[in-house]
Amino acid sequence: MPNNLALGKEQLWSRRQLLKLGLCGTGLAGAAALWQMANVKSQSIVKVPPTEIAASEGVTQPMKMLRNFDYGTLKHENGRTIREFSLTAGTSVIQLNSAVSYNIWDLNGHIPGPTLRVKQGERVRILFLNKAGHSHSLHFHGIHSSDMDGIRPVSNGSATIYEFDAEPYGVHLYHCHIEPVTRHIAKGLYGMFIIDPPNPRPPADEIVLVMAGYDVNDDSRNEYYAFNGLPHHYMDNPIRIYKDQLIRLYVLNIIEYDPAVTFHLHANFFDVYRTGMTMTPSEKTDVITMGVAERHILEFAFRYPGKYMFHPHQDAIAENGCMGVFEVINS
Ligand SMILES: [Cu+2]
Repeated sequence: MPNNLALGKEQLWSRRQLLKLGLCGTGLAGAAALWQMANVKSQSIVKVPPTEIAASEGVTQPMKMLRNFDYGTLKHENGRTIREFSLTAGTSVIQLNSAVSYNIWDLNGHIPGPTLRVKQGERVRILFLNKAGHSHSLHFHGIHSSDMDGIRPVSNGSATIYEFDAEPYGVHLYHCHIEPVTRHIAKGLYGMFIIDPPNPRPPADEIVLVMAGYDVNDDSRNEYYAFNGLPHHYMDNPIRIYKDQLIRLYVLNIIEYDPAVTFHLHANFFDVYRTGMTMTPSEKTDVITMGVAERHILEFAFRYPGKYMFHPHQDAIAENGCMGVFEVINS
C-alpha cells in the first residue's frame, strides 16, 4: 500500500466514505486502490521548495541536478517522433574537498551526466561526441539491437549515433563500456536514464540521487563517495522538501569497487518500485540493498518537520561522503 504510513489526516478515508463506495470488506486490493486514489487526489499540485542553485556550480551541480531532467529535443521524421539527445564526453577536474582534486571524464561538462528522460515507446536518438582524449562509448540499459548496445569504442575526436525505441519503462542508466569498465565508470562516464510509463505516475516532488565513488589513488578502492557528484554536499546543504507531500526518489547505485551498498532513510519508511518497473510497490522498508547499477524508485512523505539523514548503512561509505539530509518544512 503506497504511503499509508505517511499520509496526513486529511488523506485518511473514513469508514463512511468506504461504505459509500461499496468497498468495505473488499479486502486489501480494494483498500490499496483507494489509498492510491486518495494519494493522487491530494497530490494534484506539486510544490517544490525554493532551492538555492549557484549560477555556476562547476563540474558538479548537486543542487540543480536534484530536480533537473533532460527531455532532449523533439524531432519529427517520416511520421515518427524522435527524442534526440546530445552527449559530449570531455575532461574536467573535480574539487572533492579543499585539499583534493581529481581528474575525471565528464558528460556535457558535468559529473554525473545529465538525467535523460523519455516515455516508453518513443524513438530515442543519442548523438555521442567523444572529446575526452581516449576511446569511450555509451551503453544504455534497456531493450535494443546489438549494434546499438554501445560496447564498440568511439575513438577520441569522433562521434556516433545510438538509436532505439525506449523500452521497458523504469529507472535505467547509461555508462561507458570500454575496458577497464570499472575505471571508465568510476572516472565519471555515467548517468540516469528514466523511461516513463505510458500512463504517468501520480504527481510527486521528483528527486534524483546518484551514488558514486572516487578512487583517487588508483588502488581500486574508493577514498571518497558522493550523492550527485560532490562528497558531503547535502550534509552542508540539506534538500528541502515539504511535509506530507509525496516524494519520489529515483536512486541509482553506480559505486564501482564496492560490491553493494544500501540506501537508508531516517525516521520513515519508503515504498519500493524495483527498477522503477512496476506501478504498485513491492515492499515497504527503510533500508534497501543495491548492487552496482541497481536502481529503484522509492516513495515516501514525511509526517513531521525537521532534518532527516539518508545514507548507505555501510557507514564508512557514508562517512566518506555518501551522506545527506532532507529538511522537511511546512508548506
Ligand atoms: Cu570510457
